[in-house]
Amino acid sequence: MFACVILFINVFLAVSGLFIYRGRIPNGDSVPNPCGTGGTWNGVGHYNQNGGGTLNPFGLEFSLNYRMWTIALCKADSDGDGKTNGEELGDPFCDWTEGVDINHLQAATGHPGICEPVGSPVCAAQEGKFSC
Ligand SMILES: [Ca+2]
Repeated sequence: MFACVILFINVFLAVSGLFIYRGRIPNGDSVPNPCGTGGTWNGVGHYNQNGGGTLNPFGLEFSLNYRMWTIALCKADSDGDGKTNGEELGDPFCDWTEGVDINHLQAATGHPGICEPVGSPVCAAQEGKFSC
């Protein structure tokens, strides 16, 4: 029984944390699944689609950046696919601020922590780190 309570608390905290962090980046709740299978990638900073486990390059940089969206993080290309994090998350002008609506925020077009297109030669370094 005690183990079940601890498990429940850990799952609750993990999910709560996930939701908090998703709100700290533009379009954090609608990052497209880079596998091309549709849907969204809920664990944006993780290689695991649903969060938890190993951080991807964006998750590492976000963590090192005190889990804040800044101009430097926006202009970085964490996953090395040639598109900035801001371009992938729909903030190409890097002026999104948490909690403030801006009328030119675009839809997220890519994943900032998983190199796309998945399986392409430019993304070979991430092979084996996650599964689609
Ligand atoms: Ca990128």
